[in-house]
Amino acid sequence: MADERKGHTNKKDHQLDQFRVDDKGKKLTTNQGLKVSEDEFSLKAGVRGPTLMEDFHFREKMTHFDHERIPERVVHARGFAAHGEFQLYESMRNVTKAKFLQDVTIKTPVFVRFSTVVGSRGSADTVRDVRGFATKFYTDEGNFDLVGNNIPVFFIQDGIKFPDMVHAIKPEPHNEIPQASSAHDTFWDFVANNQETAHMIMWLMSDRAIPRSFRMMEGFGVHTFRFVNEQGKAYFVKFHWKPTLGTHSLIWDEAHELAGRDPDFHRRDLWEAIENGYYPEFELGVQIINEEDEFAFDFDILDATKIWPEEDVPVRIIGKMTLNQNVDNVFAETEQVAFHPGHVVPGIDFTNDPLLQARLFSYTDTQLIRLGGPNFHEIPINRPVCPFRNNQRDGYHRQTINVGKVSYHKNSLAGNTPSEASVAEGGYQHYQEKVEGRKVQGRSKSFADHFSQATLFWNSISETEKMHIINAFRFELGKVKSKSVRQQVVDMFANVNLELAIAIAVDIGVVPPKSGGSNITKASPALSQQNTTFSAFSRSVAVIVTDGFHDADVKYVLSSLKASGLQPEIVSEKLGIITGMNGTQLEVDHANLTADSVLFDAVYMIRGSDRNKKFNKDIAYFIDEAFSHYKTIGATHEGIQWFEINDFDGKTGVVIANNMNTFAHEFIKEVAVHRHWNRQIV
Ligand code: HDD
Repeated sequence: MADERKGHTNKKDHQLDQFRVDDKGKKLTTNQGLKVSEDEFSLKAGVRGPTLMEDFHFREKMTHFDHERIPERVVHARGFAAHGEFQLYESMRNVTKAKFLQDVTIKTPVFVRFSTVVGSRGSADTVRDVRGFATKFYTDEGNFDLVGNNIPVFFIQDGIKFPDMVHAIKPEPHNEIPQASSAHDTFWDFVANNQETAHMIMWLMSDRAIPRSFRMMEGFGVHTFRFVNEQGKAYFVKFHWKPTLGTHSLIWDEAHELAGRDPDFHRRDLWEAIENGYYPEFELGVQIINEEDEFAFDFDILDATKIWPEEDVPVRIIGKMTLNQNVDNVFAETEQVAFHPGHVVPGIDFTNDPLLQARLFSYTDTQLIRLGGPNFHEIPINRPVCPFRNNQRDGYHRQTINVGKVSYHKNSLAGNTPSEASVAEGGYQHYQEKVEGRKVQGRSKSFADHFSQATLFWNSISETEKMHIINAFRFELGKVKSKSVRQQVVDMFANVNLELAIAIAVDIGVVPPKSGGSNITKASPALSQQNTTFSAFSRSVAVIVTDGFHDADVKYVLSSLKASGLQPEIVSEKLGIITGMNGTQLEVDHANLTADSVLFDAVYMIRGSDRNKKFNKDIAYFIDEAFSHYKTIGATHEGIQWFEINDFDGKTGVVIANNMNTFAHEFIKEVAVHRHWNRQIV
């Protein structure tokens, strides 16, 4: 089915195809295969009488329904996923023996699940939160899971604190408020009393926590992993995903409004981009540190609250992942996929990062409760594309029928098979790191500096990004009822930057700190979103137009936008057809009632009907709001008069068609800018 269905296929797609079921045009049966003749009325003793236990179809249907739900993930419950492929640009053979990172001709199937962390499955997409970015590579040597986030550091240094951190950020237990938000007392109490959170909080309060799209987020493996090459030499490595569209964000007001107008904004964006052929692309980057240089930095490279500044350790771009196929069934694929940072292949290994070590336990454990037993690797989305075999048997929901009587090792009855593979045959061998020490419960002194990189982040970003961080702190702490917690947090962040702490303090009713500050002056320009890639490709444009438009000009602009990869969508008074002066007909995509500027990246205003006062008023709001969200707005024809009257003329990011031949080009150039921050918004 795969080939004709989507037009592109790979090993994983072929495998999944064996499990895809299409019931269209078929007869209804029970789960036992019995054809069902009545699905509307249960079996009763008389048409007005009681339902009979004997009705096996009713019982089966109802029982299955009653058991449809499984526990949602304890974190990252709300997610959305897609299939794709990864291809290498250059062989990494000198540093890793992982085959999929050696052969540039291999296309490795991938499955990527993006998620928010805190909210439940039914929460909104655009909340302020970390985004999960988990990738399963189905390699010929087994599955490799890169279970990362869109922020390169983490809240805590040791996994034993993970349950505490999650309890603090989740809705408060006595009233389950607030949903999908960190703006409450327990979270900020945790922050102030666990100061290793400082760096992560700077990122969480930044624009990174409100991405414009899953397609426009960076991804990070966060931990330091190991590469091991064929000679057994090891390297420290950090993984990065870089979106080819650049890293872009919503603004807070927009994120808020979207949570109501379209809580599915991010999943819809991903789904539609793939359906429409705007395949999201992410380049894989690696930062590599030689083993000999483990202690060459002023931070501990095993500390997950630290980045390796890109200017010090360059990110080498080694390949690209393209997401080109939506799932067929969200439950079967997105919900049942089981990621695990411990799923590695030869050539990729772990380090002693205490956060990573804890994760190696937690992920299998959580799948056991979530997916109901130890055979979750047999669920189609989780199956490797290479053969898998061992002496593990039985358990809930076992699918394979293992023939023969031998299920132990060593044996003679089956010639001691399945047998172990030597390293030369591809058997996994743990890196033989020398370890010695006393058994202790403690933190290495090299993990003690919680503030320098938080300041580095602050130093690296633009004034606009800084203002957003200040406002995010003001919002979050403004929701904290405990004045003591608010004061503790402000005092804590005085260690990052004194002006930042003072700016927060003045708005949230606590005493501005008098001392503090940091002597860190270093900056890492790569951390600022101002230095990302800017592109108009795949940006959505609301085209506001009613009957009587200028046919040739409008057709020309729309086709120019499409030719440059933008997505114009017609917004008008009502759904149906609108007709130009010379009879051109356009299908309306959105009636104004269901459209809003927050759903689009830019607005192109052609004509406001002067017949419909309500529409005129709504459109005025639409454009005002787009303007206040720093978006590009353009006008031709009657739209121009509108702009003149409403005083938009001459403002930055406002494109008025003085010349129809150049309008589309100028407009597209401005759309690529995404936000015109230097616009004065009062
Ligand atoms: Fe985790 C899910 C990412 C630390 C325990 N985590 C989960 C997911 C992502 C991450 C993306 C969702 C995967 C999916 O889509 O199914 N987690 C991270 C990152 C971390 C991190 C980047 C720090 C670098 N996590 C972390 C720690 C622990 C966990 C320290 C526990 C010791 N994470 C879990 C979990 C989850 C999970 C409870 C919930 C659902 C699941 O695993 O499958 O086991």
